[in-house]
Amino acid sequence: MKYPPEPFRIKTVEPIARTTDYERIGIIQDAGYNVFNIPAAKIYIDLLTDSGTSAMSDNQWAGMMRGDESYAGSKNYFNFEKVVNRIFGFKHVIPTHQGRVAENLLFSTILKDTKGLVIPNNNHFDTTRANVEYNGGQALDLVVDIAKDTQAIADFKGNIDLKKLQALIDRVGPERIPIGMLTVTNNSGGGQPVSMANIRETAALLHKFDIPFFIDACRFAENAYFIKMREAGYRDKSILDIAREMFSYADGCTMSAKKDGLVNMGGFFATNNDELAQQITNRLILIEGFPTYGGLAGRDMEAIARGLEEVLEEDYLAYRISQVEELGDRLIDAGVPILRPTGGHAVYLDAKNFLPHVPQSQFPGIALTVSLYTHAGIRAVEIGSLMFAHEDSETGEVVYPDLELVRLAIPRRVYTNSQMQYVAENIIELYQDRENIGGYSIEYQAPVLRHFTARMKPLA
Ligand code: P61
Repeated sequence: MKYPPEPFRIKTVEPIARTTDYERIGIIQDAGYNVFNIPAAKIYIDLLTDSGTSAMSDNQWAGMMRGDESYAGSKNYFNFEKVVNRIFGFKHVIPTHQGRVAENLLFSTILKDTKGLVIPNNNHFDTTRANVEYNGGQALDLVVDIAKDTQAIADFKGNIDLKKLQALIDRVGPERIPIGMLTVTNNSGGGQPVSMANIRETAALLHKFDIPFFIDACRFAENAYFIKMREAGYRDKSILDIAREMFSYADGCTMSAKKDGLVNMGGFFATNNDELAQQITNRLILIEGFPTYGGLAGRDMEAIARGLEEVLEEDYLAYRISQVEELGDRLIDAGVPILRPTGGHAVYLDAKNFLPHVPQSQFPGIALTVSLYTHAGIRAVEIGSLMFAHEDSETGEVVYPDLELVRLAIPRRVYTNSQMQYVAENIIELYQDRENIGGYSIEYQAPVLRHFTARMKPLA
């Protein structure tokens, strides 16, 4: 079967309400044409994020009833540690309440007190970049050039460009690079996977200069599934073995369990480095909690432990990746421009090509996001000029991002395929009516991370 069916049946349902076109026009106006300001109850299909939005299994819910809420040494911590160890293989496992805290602990430790440090990555996600920059470092994106061409088809558009990495080491010197990173899959670059060869070679290059190598592991199982399907020599290996090999090259990882942990909250930091683990544990106690719970309840750690086992199941991953792919294929077949090939957790609409008559200065991604909501009650997120355009500090001119995208992130095990069909059909209808979609201007913006709270207004 090209698109394998769901390997589960539904035991609990959450009703979702449909609003009328008329209501939605009022709602989006009140929201300042920013979908972040819409109450979730007024959304029909919510594709804002795949983070923390998974449906847990009966096994995970049962695990939550086995929560041991002891302050120190909860039995759930030991189970969580055992599972993380089995998959990721790192000696020290430090729970956090979500991914960005793991990032914060890492960067506030390794960047502290030293100026001019640089952190290379394929593409930093925005929280990673923010944590690097807040701690005085420079976050550099060294993804392969082909990633910038939305229509180019390649198996591993998430790879880092090793020549760019070597050039960076030559230019700034290894002593100014405290670690190197890879984000799997590459969220900011379209949910594209990184190959095992690229992980291995990145590690080898960094290690040659004694630079530790860390993985941002949020979507590690989806990445492992792509390796199994696309990279020679991995078809007969289990997802567990592939994941173990991926992490065997690394010195540690940061993880948001809200993605491939299949939970609504949680994360961790893991490493083999004793000294770093000690320093991070000391900071953890200051900001998150005792080392055996981080910012989590015992029941949360149990749900993560069980989620991490479930996410390795091949039937689940085959269904997961193909649900996203099927949505992408429906759109491609109708001529709708999307970033290709379809990524692991989301379909990214190419707003520049969808609305060629709306210049970047008029926010085509916002125009499309607003139209998706008013037309069909679907919430997506703009990953374009509202999120990334900024003024050049020297010339004052606005620098626009290469890509103008609208991300449809698919929550795990949440929506049925007929709901996905509804999404596809409505996007196709919008595409057929694209000439009638106009641009927007900004009415209010905050000085940082303006996309969350901006208020917009239609130009016509
Ligand atoms: C997302 F609009 N991602 O994709 P935390 N690394 C990576 C992530 O994708 C990621 C984190 C670290 C989100 C949530 C999100 O401005 C935004 O558990 C590759 O969310 O702290 C999160 O993990 C951080 C959406 C985050 C945003 C920030 O939708």
